[in-house]
Amino acid sequence: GTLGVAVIGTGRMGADHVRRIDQVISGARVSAVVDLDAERAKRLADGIEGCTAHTDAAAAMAADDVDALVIASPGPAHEEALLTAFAHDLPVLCEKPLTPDAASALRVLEAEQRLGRRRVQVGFMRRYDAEYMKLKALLDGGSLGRPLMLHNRHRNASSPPGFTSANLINDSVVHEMDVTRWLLDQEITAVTVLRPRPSSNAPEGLADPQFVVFETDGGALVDVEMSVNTGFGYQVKAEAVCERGTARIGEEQSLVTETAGRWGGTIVQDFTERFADAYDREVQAWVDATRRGEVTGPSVWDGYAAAAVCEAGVRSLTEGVRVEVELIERPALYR
Ligand code: ISE
Repeated sequence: GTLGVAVIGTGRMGADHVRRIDQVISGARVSAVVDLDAERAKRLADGIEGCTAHTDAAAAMAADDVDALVIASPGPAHEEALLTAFAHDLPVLCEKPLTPDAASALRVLEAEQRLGRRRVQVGFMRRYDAEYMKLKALLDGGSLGRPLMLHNRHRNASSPPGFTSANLINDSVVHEMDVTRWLLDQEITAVTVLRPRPSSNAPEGLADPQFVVFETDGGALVDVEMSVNTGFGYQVKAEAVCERGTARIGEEQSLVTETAGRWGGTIVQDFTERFADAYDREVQAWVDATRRGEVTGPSVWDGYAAAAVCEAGVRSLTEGVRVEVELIERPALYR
């Protein structure tokens, strides 16, 4: 039957997932929404047939019409919600970050292993983006030879109030950490964060842009230009440089106009637009797998590895040195 989903967190991301489950994808319905802001949760629930508003996640998880969870609350709240979900044996789609640091991610990793099976898909949605999937298939096919370097440009039009220099790493570059591990099928072994003189577009004190370099255990070099106050739009581009050729995505040539001696196109303004299809595909894949009693896609191991790289990245940002990444042995459940 239809999967009853409780969405925890009704901020920008949570509300977008509520809309997506209620109106876009098939096989699931929003049977509960949870937010500490009771008013906001109620407003959202009132617009959805048979949906109940809660302020307490555990109460929502105990409800008879909740079969699965989407966790879209702020990162620091994820650990408790995940451990409670395990206690209710509920399958979870957990938005990135799994948790903000390696120690808390490890606690979730150990708790899921105690269940003896995966329960969590982590919200690294770029793996479901059509262009990234094509790039992954091309690199896996081997026709270009071994990837030597990966150049990434990740640009936000403007940073939200209170966005810190560490958020550029934990909230934004975290996507390139997962993309690097997934595209190359390698682990990141060291992080170096370099900081040019900040843009005058950036709020006072924000280290924006940042230039981040990853080294991998397969000997590749990956760089990320991370900007969060471009002022002109949202762009995510990647170019793989391999032994026998290159491949690049994110060029946004969807519509090019030529008129009156000029040519041009448009640039999207935020990630919900650039990755709308990726989010739809990610949530549909999660609902389909959950209804089959399976868990697929990015795992708690991927969430832990990204958390460890984030921690190293923030240390490199603050101490101005290259920082090596220490990971535990990859458990059998995630091989
Ligand atoms: C946001 O949380 C995302 O996940 C977006 O994909 C990223 O581009 C943005 O910088 C983050 O703040």
